[in-house]
Amino acid sequence: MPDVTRETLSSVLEEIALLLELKGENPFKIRAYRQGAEIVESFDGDIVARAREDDLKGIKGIGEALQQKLHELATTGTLEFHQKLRAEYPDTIFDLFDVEGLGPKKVAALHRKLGVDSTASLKQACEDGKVAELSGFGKKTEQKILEALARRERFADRFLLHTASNAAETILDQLRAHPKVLRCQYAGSLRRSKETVGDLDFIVATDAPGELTRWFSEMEIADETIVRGDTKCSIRLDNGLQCDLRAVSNDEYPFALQYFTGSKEHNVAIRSRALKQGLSLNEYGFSGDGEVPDVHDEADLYKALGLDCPPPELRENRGEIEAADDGELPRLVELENLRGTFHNHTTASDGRATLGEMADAALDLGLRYLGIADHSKASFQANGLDESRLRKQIEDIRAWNRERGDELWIFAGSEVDILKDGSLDFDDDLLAELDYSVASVHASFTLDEKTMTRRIIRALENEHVTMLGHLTGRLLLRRDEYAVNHEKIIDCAAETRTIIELNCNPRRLDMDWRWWRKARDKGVLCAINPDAHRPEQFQFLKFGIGIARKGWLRKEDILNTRDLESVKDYFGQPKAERRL
Ligand code: DGT
Ligand code: CA
Ligand code: CA
Ligand code: ZN
Repeated sequence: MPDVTRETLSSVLEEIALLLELKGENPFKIRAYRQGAEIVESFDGDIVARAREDDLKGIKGIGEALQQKLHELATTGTLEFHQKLRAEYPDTIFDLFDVEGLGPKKVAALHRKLGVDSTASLKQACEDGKVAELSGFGKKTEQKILEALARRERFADRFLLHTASNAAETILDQLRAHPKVLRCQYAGSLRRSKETVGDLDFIVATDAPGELTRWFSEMEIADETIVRGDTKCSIRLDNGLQCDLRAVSNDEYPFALQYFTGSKEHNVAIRSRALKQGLSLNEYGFSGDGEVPDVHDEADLYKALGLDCPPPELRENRGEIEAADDGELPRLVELENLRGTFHNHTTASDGRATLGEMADAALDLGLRYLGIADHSKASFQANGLDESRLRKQIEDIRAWNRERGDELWIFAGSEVDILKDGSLDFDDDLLAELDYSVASVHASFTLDEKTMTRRIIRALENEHVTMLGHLTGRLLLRRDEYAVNHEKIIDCAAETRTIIELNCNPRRLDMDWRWWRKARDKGVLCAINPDAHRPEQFQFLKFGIGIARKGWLRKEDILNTRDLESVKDYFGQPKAERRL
C-alpha cells in the first residue's frame, strides 16, 4: 500500500482547487474541492482507511466525484486528474501562492495576462511596471508585491522551529536505533531553540564513522547528498532543509557537541576563557602544556573551565557565562511544569474543533485547566463572536464546569481586539463577566511606533485586560513586526499588572525571547499560550517552553505553571492588586 496520510489527501484536494482557480474554472467546482480538503482534514475517524475501502458514502460535502478521486489517491498514491492538471503549469508557479498578498485569483491574472510563472518572472514584471497596469492591481499593489518578494529572498534559507524540530526528531530516532551509534544529539540553533533555523547539525559518537556517513546519505528522508566524506556528510531533505552530520569518537563527542551547539558568540567567549587558563579548546578536545582535564560530557567540559553548565538555550553570550561563573544560572521552566493553557480557539470563531473537542484534547494531555479565548466581532474575517454569541459561550463553559469541572476547569475568556484608537471591541460590562481576556491587535498594523505604542498602552490600562496577545504581530519568515516600543510596553505591563503572552505558534513566538529576561526582572508575569486552533496545536506548547527557557524564564515567572486554585485566586483579585 502506498504511504498516504490524511495530509496527502487534503493537500491534493487543496492543490486541485488552486489549479482549477488558475484555469478560471467554475467557482462551485473549486469550492467543492476546497471544502472537501477541509472535511478530510477535520474528519472524525480514519478517513484514509475509508477512502482505501471506497467507503465514503454519506459523508456530507464529499460528493461522488470526490469519493472516486480520494479512493484512487488512497489506493495508488497518486491521482491522474491532479497529475494532468499539474502538468499544465511549471512547478515554480506554486511558489507564487506563498507570496504575501497573492491569492489564486491574482496569480491566475498574472499568469494569463503576463505569462508570469515563477517568483523570478513576477519580479521582472513588477520591475517593468507591467503589474501596475493590470486591472485590479495598480502601483501600490505592485510595490507591495516587490516588498513581499524581497522579504522572501531574505528568509529563503531559513525554516520555522517546528519544521526543523519535526525533521530533527525523525532523524534522531533513526540515529539512536543505529547499532554503531554510541551517543547522538542535534546541536546548532535548533538545540538552542532559536525561533528560526538555518540548517540541522547532528553529532554522533561512533567507532565506525565512514559507515555512518554512508548510511546517513542513504537515509530514505534524504532527497539529495550535498557532500559526503569519512567523518562528515551533508544531505538535503525534500523541503530544502540541509542536515549536517559529524561522526566523532566517543572521547571527542562532548567537545563536538559543545562546539556545534554554539552559538558562535558563546564559543568565542568560552575559548578565550580557556586560553586564559592555559588551555586551548577546539571541537575535538583540550590541549595545553600541563595536564588536560578529563571530560566525559558537556558538564565536565564547562566544569574544567570553572563554570556550571549553561542550558543550550542560554548559550548566546548574553550573560550566561557570567551567571555560570557565579553559580547563578536560573532553573529554567520545563514542559512538565505546565498545568493548563490560555488563549485557545474553537469553531465558535476560526478554530477547527468544538469546545468539547478542545477540552477532551486538553484532558488527554493531562492539563487541569483550559482557557478559551475566541476572536471578538471586529475580527470578522475570523468569524469573531458578537456579544450575544459570547454570552452563550460563557454559559456553555459554566455548564461544562458544573458537570466536569473537577476533571478539567474551563476559563471563559475572549481574544478581544484592540481597536485602532486603543479602545476594546467589547465594553467593560461584558469583559467583567469573563474570567479573563487576551487583548490583541489584528488590524491597522501600519501606525507609527508612537501611535501604536500608545494604542496598546491604552488597552493595558483597562482593568479587564488580563493579558496582551502576540505583542508585535510578526509572522516569522512572512510578515515583519509592526513598529512598537518594547521597553514602554514592558514598563506599562509591569505597572498595570498585565500579563504578556508568549504566543507559541511557531509563526509567531511573540514576544521575542530577547525581551523576556528584562520583562521578568521588571516583574512582568508571562503566560505560555499555544493559540491553538485545533487539538494538535497544543503541541506548540513545547516550542513556547523552548523560547521561554531561551528568555531565562523560570517556573515561577509563568502563570500557567500554577495550580487551578492559584489561577482562580489570581483572576479573582482586582487587577491592581495582583502580584507575582
Ligand atoms: P543556523 O544554522 O544558521 O540556524 O545557526 P547555527 O548556530 O546552527 O549555525 P551553524 O549551523 O552555521 O553552525 C553550528 C554551530 O557551529 C554554531 O552555532 C557555532 C559553531 N560554529 C560554526 N562556525 C563557527 C565559527 O566560525 N566559529 C566558532 N567559534 N563557532 C562556529
Ligand atoms: Ca545549524
Ligand atoms: Ca550547519
Ligand atoms: Zn490573535
